[in-house]
Amino acid sequence: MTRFGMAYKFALEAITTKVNILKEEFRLAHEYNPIEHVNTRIKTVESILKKAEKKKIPLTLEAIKENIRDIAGIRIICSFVSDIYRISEMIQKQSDIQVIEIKDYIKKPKPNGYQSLHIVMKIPVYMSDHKENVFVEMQIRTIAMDFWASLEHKIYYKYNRQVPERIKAELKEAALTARELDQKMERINQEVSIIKNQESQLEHFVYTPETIVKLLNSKK
Ligand code: 0O2
Repeated sequence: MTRFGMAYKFALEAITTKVNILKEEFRLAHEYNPIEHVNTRIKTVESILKKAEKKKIPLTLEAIKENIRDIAGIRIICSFVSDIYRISEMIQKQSDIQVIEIKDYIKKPKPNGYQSLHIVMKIPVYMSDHKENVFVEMQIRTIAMDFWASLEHKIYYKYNRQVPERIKAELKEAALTARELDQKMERINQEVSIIKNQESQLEHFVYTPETIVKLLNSKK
């Protein structure tokens, strides 16, 4: 049992190191940080047993290990939707990570409005006498998606999973608002990047009399 839990703890430490390297390298190379924050969690025994029961998985360590793939979870919160896909690509390119499944609830949100990109992967953990490939579920989402998901999660448990239809409809509407906010923020960010690029190009620009005349003409 201790070994069972240890493998997930080490797998989360390994993937957290990978994400922190990406974050740091990105900040140094591009003067930009696509990751707002990172959380990890290991599912509680109670929650594992509940899921096993729901999915009719035999209560053996082997069956649980093989069939419950989100015992170790890492959640990455990004500023923009484009950052989510950027991080996802960078993770998928790492040769020791074996991508098992990608669930894109951003391109295709869940019927209740839930959005996030889920990557189920296996990562190697080296123990003293053997190597184990451990399942980790990575969820990548924006701040707006995360805000919605945490509120929805609280409401779901407050109503003991029997959420009234009116509140379900309002939550769905809120998910659409979050989506629109993400799209607007993405557009603003793109515009700012274009302006920043133009400014840095202008800093290195030498004005000749011909270019000044051209610029003046273009403003007419
Ligand atoms: P917790 O508390 O985060 O551990 P599968 O694992 O593929 O057999 P499942 O569980 O439907 O089937 O997988 P999926 O769709 O990848 O979702 C797994 C996790 O995503 C959930 O874990 C949540 O963290 C999150 N999630 C999925 N759908 C919703 C949703 O509608 N609302 C919110 N708030 N979160 C969602 P757990 O185990 O449910 O919970």
